[in-house]
Amino acid sequence: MPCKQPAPQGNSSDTSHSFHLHWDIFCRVIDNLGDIGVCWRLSVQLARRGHQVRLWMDHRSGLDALAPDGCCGVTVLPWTDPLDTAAWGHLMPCDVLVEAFGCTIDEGFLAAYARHLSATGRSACWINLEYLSAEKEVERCHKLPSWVQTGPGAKLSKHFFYPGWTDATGGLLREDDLLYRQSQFDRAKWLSQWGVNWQGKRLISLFCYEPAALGPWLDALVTAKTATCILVTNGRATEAMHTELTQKNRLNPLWNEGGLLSFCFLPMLSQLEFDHLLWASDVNFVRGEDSLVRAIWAGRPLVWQIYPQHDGVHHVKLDAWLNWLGAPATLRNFHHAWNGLYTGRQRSDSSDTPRSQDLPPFVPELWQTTLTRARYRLLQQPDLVSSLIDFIANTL
Ligand code: TRH
Repeated sequence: MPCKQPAPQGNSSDTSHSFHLHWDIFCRVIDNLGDIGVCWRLSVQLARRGHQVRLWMDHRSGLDALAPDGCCGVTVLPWTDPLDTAAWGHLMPCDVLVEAFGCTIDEGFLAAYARHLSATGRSACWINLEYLSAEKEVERCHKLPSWVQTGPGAKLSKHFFYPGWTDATGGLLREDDLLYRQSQFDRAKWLSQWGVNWQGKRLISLFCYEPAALGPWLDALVTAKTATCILVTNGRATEAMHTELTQKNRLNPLWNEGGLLSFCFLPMLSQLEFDHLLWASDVNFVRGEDSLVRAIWAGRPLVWQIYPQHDGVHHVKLDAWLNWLGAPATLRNFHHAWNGLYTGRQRSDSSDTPRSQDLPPFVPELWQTTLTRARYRLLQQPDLVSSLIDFIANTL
């Protein structure tokens, strides 16, 4: 990957720690873009603070789209199973080992790490970076050590590190220059670069899986009569929207008479441009974890589709987040509907597909204050990379 973006130096908020470390970050791609998205942002932010990062990935195709320019200070290496020791065996393990989202680090690599520690007399600095959640136990588990019982890492300790929404967690990924870049952002210019002929219409970005409420929401937008352009992101959101539009046009070609709703289907954007999309929009529909955080930083009303899990635990996680947010009833109800939960509301029929009259009101103008307050609160807290570096400084 070429390295066109120099890593800026000396603009770091972790001024209390002038030391620069070498990091090995391991990332296994489950599906979608979230694992890569978080690991890449983490790597870039470490590099921008003067650290050297090796990012080991089992699949890197998604990364080429998210980060076509790479980043100086971050080397992306292939994580084959087992690790190709002929090619990489000569590399010394780094100061800090990060397993992202509980992925299991290669045994050969761990053996080398254990040897390195015993040769240098240093203590292990092995971090299990967890998923983002607003659930209460996150605060309790954050920074807890775990003694490895078996395998080449036996007797070493690793620490759980939880991103999160409160001071008692590791915080959220946030660049040092975020606010400055936002203040310089030219919305109209950015939109015209992406072929959006914007004349003041309401803009809504859409990044989602396949919400059953998508069709009813489109109907509700038409009924509400506010001219709106939906900026549909590439991939699953585009497919879901195409399916919905095809069906609507077939059943009732006049459903969007007069073109009150317009649609702009975007190509795959780099992470930088994805953030710009959220800054350019009046309302952001996001999904998973990383885009939720980015939508918070964008500071506009947002609707979150949580990553669905088979056992339904995502509903609990969704409510934990809504509680943290202090979501008003309208925002809470709309989230429940968008995530397939119709608690507390009567469905007007017994079919699986919700109808527009079942959908709680979509009133983003009433949600702005809540989001502004949440963003302000979070800006007062240390960001994830600063918390991590602080923790390492006290552990090493
Ligand atoms: O892709 P996701 O649904 O990721 C999910 C969740 O993170 C989930 O927790 C995880 O377990 C699962 O994957 C495997 O949503 P998320 O987390 O918002 O990640 C999307 C990333 O893709 C984010 O970094 C933004 C980026 N992106 C772009 O850079 N350009 C684009 O055009 C689009 C659509 C996304």
